[in-house]
Amino acid sequence: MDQIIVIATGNEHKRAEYAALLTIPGYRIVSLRDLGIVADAPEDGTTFIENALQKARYYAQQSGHITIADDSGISVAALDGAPGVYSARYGTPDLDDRGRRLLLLDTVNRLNPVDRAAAFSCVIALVLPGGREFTCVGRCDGFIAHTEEGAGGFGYDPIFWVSARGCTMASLSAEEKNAISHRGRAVQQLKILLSELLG
Ligand code: ITT
Repeated sequence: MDQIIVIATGNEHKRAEYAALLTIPGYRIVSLRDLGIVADAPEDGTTFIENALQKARYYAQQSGHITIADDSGISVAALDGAPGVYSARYGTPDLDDRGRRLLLLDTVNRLNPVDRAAAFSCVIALVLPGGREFTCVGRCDGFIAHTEEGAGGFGYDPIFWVSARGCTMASLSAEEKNAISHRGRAVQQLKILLSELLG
């Protein structure tokens, strides 16, 4: 019977990206929802690594299986890296994904026009049932676009300009995004790590 690897995220868009990115022979990738786990992990670190580890440790203990968790976000250099680890909580609590990205767009539009450099970051934490821990990091550099564009992706994708492609992240197909994204890059490292650890 296949062993289980848990993708520990409450974000359905992230889960779908992992489902496309991660296939490991002999292992079944399951979500928290598949396991009926509804509890919320603590997430009060100040770095992507701390938060990813907090989430992976918590859900590894809840599930008893190999667990991976992802902490990710967008950082604008001219805003001293904000929103960064606070990307999911940027602005006031009533904002949804679109409200947060319009707030970031408006904030950047008020800066000097040269100050649009930004990067997506993703840290994946892997925790094994025995307690061994690993992290993988992925980054994707770009700019904050001048307006929202594109219907794909999620979160800040419609305002993230991918220079190499001449369009926003949300204008790429899911396959194109996964090939260049922060998460796609972190998963490339994770696959190498898992093949070493699991054989
Ligand atoms: P989990 O903690 O349950 O995984 P979350 O959505 O709260 O879900 P994070 O704390 O890591 O996840 O917050 C990441 C936020 O950064 C997310 O809400 C998005 O707004 C943004 N983000 C992360 N990856 C992104 C991507 O690939 N494209 C666009 N925005 C992204």
